[in-house]
Amino acid sequence: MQAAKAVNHIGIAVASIDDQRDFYEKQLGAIFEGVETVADQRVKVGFFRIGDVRLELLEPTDEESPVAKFLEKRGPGLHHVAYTVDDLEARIAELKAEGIRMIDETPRNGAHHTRIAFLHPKSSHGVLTELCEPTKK
Ligand code: CMX
Repeated sequence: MQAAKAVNHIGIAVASIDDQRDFYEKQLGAIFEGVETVADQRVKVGFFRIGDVRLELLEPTDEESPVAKFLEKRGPGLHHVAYTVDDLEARIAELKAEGIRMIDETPRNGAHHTRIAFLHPKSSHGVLTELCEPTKK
């Protein structure tokens, strides 16, 4: 099993990126990097950088979004942790062979030039976990 290379980002569910922007920029001193819509995942993603760590604020774009469901059930807060990997297909195959339940058995397109796949939180001890392969080096 090849090790993950780094924590790629931390995903935080929010009702409104605009409403939380001041907290991350002014109170924490994070650098705002922009907003992107990931239509496939029904989310708008706001990127903030603190040192080497990227935070992704996830705002649902409609009520069918997994983030809308999360907000309804749990309220705003930590949503997932993403790890950078090489060769996403190979990592998915290895995890499946080890009995891990994948939400995505084939890669999807993620934000910020990545291909992504989620592990089910029931297979990752309650933490929704994302594998992330950058497509732009
Ligand atoms: N972290 C930890 N556990 C979570 C979770 C999360 N973010 N979201 C759901 N769960 C848990 C629930 O608490 C629930 O547990 P219990 O059965 O013990 O109550 C269980 O998972 C099932 O949750 P659910 O609310 O019934 O929701 P669904 O099964 O419909 O969906 C999940 C859950 C994780 C499969 C779905 O949210 C999903 O497919 N997520 C991956 C895609 C995603 O989150 N995209 C948004 C981000 C996109 C991006 O970063 O680009």
